[in-house]
This record gives sequence, C-alpha cells and structure tokens, in this order.
Amino acid sequence: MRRFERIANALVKGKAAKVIELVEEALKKDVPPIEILNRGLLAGMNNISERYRNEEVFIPDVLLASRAFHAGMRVVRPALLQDVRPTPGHVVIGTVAGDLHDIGKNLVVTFLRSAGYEVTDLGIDVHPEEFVEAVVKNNAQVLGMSALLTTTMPVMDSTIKLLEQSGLRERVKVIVGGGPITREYGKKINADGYASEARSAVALVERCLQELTEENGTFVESA
Ligand code: B1M
Repeated sequence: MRRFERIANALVKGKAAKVIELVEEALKKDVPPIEILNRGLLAGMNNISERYRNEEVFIPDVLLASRAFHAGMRVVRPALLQDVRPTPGHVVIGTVAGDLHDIGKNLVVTFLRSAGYEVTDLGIDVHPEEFVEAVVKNNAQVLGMSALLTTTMPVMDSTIKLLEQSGLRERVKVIVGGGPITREYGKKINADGYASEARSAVALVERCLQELTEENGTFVESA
C-alpha cells in the first residue's frame, strides 16, 4: 500500500501511534511535509468525515481519528514551520464559544505561522469577551474565528458587535471560516473576510493587512 494511503488508513482507524510512526518515516525519507499533511492526514480526515456523514462510523470513531490527526500534526508541524521568516502582523484566532472543533482552525494557525505571522491561538470554546481581550492585549491587527456548528455561528456576530461597542472595530480586521460559514454569512455579520479553506486564510490575512494600511473597506474572500 502506498505511503499516504497507509497514513490515511491508520488515521481512519484511530491508530495514533501508527500515524506517528508513518509520518516520522515519511519525514526521514524526505517526503515534503505539505504532502504528508494534504495526501495523508487530511485525506484521512476527509475519509472519516465522509463515513460519519454516511453513518458508517460514530462519534467515538471520529474522536479517535481526530486524536490520531492531532498526533500526526504534532510530528509534521515542526517540519512545516522550518525556515520561517517573520512577516509583520499579529493574528488572534480561536474556535467560538460552545464549539470544540479545532482541526480546521489548527490548520489555519499552522499555515499562518508558516507564512511568518505571529499568531495567538486561544484554542476552543472562546467567548466574545476573551476574543476582545486578546485583541487588545496583543495589539492584533486581525481576528480570526472558526465555527463548525450552525448553533455556534452566532457567536461570531456577538464578537463583532462587542468589538464595535469597545471602539476597536476600525483597527481590527475580522476573518471567519469553518464548515457552515459562507461568504454571505460573513458579509451579513459585518466580517471583513471569509476563507473556505485553511491555506487560503494566508492570502486573506495578507489582503486584510494591506487594507488596514490603505484604509479601504471592501469584503475580501479567498476560495
Ligand atoms: Co462534529 N460535527 N460534532 N465532531 N464533526 C460536524 C461539524 C458535523 C457537520 C457532522 C455531521 O453531522 N455531518 C455536525 C455539525 C452539524 C451542524 O451544526 N451543521 C457535527 C456535530 C453535530 C457534532 C456534535 C454535536 C455531535 C454530538 O455530540 N452529537 C459534537 C459537538 C461538540 C461541540 O463542538 N460542542 C461534535 C463532536 C465532534 C468530535 C469531538 C467527535 C470531533 C471534533 C474533534 C476536534 O475537532 N478536535 C468532530 C468532528 C471531527 C466532526 C467532523 C466529522 C469533521 C470536522 C473536521 O475536523 N473536518 C464534521 C463533519 C464534517 O465536517 N464533514 C463534524 C476536517 C477539517 C480540516 O475541516 O474543520 O471544516 P474543517 O475546516 C476546514 C474549513 O472549514 C476551513 O479550513 C479547514 C481546512 O481547509 N476553516 C477555516 C475552518 N476554520 C477556519 C477559519 C478560518 C478560515 C478557514 O479563518 C478564521
């Protein structure tokens, strides 16, 4: 069986130790870390998501697979972050309150860090007050919010409203993403940008920072 398939299969089966072993082996063979991520770990996550949607597997299986994904990421992340040159810009990011899904958000963090941005990752279950506090504390130019549940999407709206009430909205760009989030929803809640997938969040942040200096307020989107 091919290398990437073996990683994906071990992940689907929730075998974290096997995923670690296979990822380490691939890195030793000089397989590019981005390939390991995309064709191995993410392919496995997509597979388990699909099976969950089709009711072929259940929450405990998904949980085990998620843990295996995180285990693999811990091994591949340092390689992804090698030779990073700092880029000006501080991003505060988190998964909104009530929501524990962090795989997509963690990918956004990894890609932003690998592009050289300073990132403060608040983790999961982050309340509006915590987002606003972190923006102030870190003097961040960009706030990123992730939500995977339709029930937690409104926390994005509340956070933007709190930024407005705190007089901070003019100086911080807000970007949103996650499964149920759409461009239209981003616009509706007065966010500044939306990315449908993790890697394109880098270009989105870049454009947001550019807009901050140009003081021009168009909605930006990265496919
Ligand atoms: Co949950 N879950 N889950 N889950 N889970 C979904 C999201 C769901 C769609 C499954 C389904 O029913 N088909 C469904 C939500 C339905 C809805 O509201 N519309 C669901 C549900 C209902 C639940 C529970 C309520 C289940 C239950 O307990 N009955 C529960 C809720 C817990 C909570 O949060 N309070 C729950 C629990 C879990 C686990 C803990 C088991 C696990 C999460 C583990 C973890 O994250 N550490 C889990 C998982 C893994 C999933 C699925 C299967 C996979 C999500 C994932 O990680 N995808 C998911 C089904 C699905 O999405 N098809 C499902 C891979 C990841 C790379 O993609 O996160 O979409 P994603 O991120 C993408 C983009 O969205 C984007 O970049 C990423 C990659 O390109 N992106 C951003 C994400 N954030 C971004 C931010 C940005 C920009 C881009 O800028 C700031």
